[in-house]
Amino acid sequence: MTRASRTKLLTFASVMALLPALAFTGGTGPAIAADTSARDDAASCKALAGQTMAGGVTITAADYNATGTTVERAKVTVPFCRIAGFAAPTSDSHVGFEIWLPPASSWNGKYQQEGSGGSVGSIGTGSMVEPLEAGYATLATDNGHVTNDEAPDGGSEQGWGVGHPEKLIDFAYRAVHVSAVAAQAIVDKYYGHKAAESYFVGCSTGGRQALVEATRYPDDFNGILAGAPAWHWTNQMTNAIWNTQAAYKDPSAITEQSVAILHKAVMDKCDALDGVKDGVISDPRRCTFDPKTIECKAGQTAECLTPVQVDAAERIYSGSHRSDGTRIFQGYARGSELNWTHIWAGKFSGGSAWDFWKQSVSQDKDEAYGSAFDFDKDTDKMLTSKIGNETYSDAYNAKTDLSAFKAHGGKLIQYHGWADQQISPYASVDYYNKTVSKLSKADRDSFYRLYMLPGIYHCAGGPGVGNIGDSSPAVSHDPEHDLVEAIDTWVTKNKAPAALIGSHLDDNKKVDRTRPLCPYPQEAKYKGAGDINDAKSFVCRAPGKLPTGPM
Ligand SMILES: [Ca+2]
Repeated sequence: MTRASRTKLLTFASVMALLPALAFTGGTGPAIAADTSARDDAASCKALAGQTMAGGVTITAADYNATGTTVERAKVTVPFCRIAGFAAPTSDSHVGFEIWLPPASSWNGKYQQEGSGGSVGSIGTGSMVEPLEAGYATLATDNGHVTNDEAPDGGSEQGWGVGHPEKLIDFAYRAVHVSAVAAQAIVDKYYGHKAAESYFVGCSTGGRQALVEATRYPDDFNGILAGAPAWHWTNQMTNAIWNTQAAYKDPSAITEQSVAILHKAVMDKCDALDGVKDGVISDPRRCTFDPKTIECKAGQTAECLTPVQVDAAERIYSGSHRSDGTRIFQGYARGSELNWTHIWAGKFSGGSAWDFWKQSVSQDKDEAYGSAFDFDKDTDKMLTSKIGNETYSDAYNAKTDLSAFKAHGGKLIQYHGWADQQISPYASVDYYNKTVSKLSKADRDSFYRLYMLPGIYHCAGGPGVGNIGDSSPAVSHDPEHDLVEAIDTWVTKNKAPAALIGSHLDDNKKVDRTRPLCPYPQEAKYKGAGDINDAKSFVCRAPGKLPTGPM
């Protein structure tokens, strides 16, 4: 957009803000020549309070913060219009959201929506600060429900879904969509035109939301960043119950000590397979470590695993199966062990899985973590029970047909940590592989990239080079170092990303390692000389033949 046309539009917005009754009629505005200083962002912001619009959207508050402010614990250093509202796509829906709008003079003309985590029902305002400060209009939603903070199982609780199928549908796919539609309407009202580009950015559940948007509502976004996506939700929830079986039966099955012993044995056997002994397994499919090899022998009590601990490890590595051997969900990668205690052991283990099973699917308020689960009969119930006219699988899982998103001109970047303890990284490889059944490989490569991140845990953390934007702060905001910049550059300049440069930070937040992150299926290979902590010592190359592993 030229500066002149933008000035005209901004002026139009100011005029419209003074005429709220006309503000939602659309159309073209009067051509009034004026400079941007004529715009009163505060007045335009406050004029939005109380307004309603299509889709049952109501703006409940609109406050202009001229000098920045603190929201919950997040410090915001730039001025912005803070809007709270909700959408009610059904009579039992209440999709809460906040949208933050930079002043017209510092708006980059784009919109960025933030995904959320787990099954939590609260507005993640913390995730909105970075995009706002980068000049985006930005929104986060509570996904259509409010988590009961008093619940002992915390953000996993899904009592909100008992007797409320429409709220389940809102969480499954509708809340993100209606929020995106509301956001563009509000952006249009505030600035006088919609955002030229709209992006969705999220990890975990946010990654699921990203891929659901790409496949169910392919016109909502131009650019989508899907981190560690829980895209195969119903199967993943079933698998999470599978992973918790061992420790519910015997709490000694997964302990801090056992996973430390196991992880050390895995690294001893597999770290150097990629040519560099650096605490990172480049591709865990090459690692075939068998936990049975460290089972305690007669009389041995240290640096070994009990039979129960060996069984727990085998269970998690193998992934869930029905009794006839049919796979339900992928196993977890070797190298992910250290964090198992946080997700697969303890009183409320399994993340959202038990609450999804008991409350959302079985509609039972008297949840019982760790109760009996039949991996034939109950898996069928998890996957095929109906919610509205769809099965839970159809409602919650992302489809794998990206052709409509491609036709819309969308660009998709997906990433996943190879040491993810919470969502198997093989699920991302599976999604990537499945997309070619609907699109040729060449078509897919024209708009879709997957980056597998060696040594990175769920969304962030770990010994790998995970500081790459979104879940872990980028060390510099350019398309080679920042996933959000990469998607923006692909959308706005049609420049596809190649190798990215990831960074690892030490305890003082100083970069102590950089390395290329290669577009899948390539991997970073050490050249054989040079500093192993310097990206320049690595090249991206095809991995060659790999064992099939737990795929
Ligand atoms: Ca290594």
